[in-house]
Amino acid sequence: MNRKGFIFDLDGVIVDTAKYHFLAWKKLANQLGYEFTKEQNELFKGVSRKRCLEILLDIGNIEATKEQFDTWMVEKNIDYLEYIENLDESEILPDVPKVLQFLKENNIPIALGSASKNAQPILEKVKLLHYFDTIVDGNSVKKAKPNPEVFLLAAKQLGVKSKDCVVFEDAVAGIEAANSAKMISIGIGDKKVLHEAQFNFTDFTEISTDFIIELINR
Ligand code: B16
Ligand code: MG
Repeated sequence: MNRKGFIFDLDGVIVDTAKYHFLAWKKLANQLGYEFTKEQNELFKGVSRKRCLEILLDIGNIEATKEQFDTWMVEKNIDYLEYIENLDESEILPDVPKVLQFLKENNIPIALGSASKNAQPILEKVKLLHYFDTIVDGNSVKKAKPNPEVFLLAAKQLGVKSKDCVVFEDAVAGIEAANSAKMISIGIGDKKVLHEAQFNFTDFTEISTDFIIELINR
């Protein structure tokens, strides 16, 4: 049995920040004169900020200069940071602390593997930062998910082989990244959407301690 490492995505796995990303993108779309719906926001999950803006501008059929593009990226993030200013522990998704605590008690290394450039302040706000041995986020990688760079770097920083890492993800691009890194992929959310994951759960309330032990002992 090799030493295992557990890697968690942030948005949609630890905390539901997607609704705040939505509000900020919607504000920008409205400002540019068109609507942006919750359904369209689904396309943005797990996707880098830059790629999100490209998709948003495609939806509105807007051609932007490099300068406008960069300004809108900054504006969106300022609005997003305002929306999450008062984020606290009450927004942690069910049973996440229980799983993190169990892993910690068993000395299992834990990493964050997120596309967000705001990951560290978010973990601080919800008071979960102390569980993580390393944070790999949008600031540390060049290639966005589905490229496996974020998870491969997390494995390296944990000192664990890729094949011995377990990844929890809510986005299709994230499951694809975990699978191409040859890690154990666990989909959190809709099984139909995340059908490429090795295991599927709606949320952490469905994940038993026995299952975690089984993953550790694989
Ligand atoms: P930021 P994850 C992702 O988080 C979000 O799902 C995605 O909607 C967002 O665009 C991306 O982070 C970048 O976030 O603008 O804060 O850098 O699911 O990879 O934790
Ligand atoms: Mg996510």
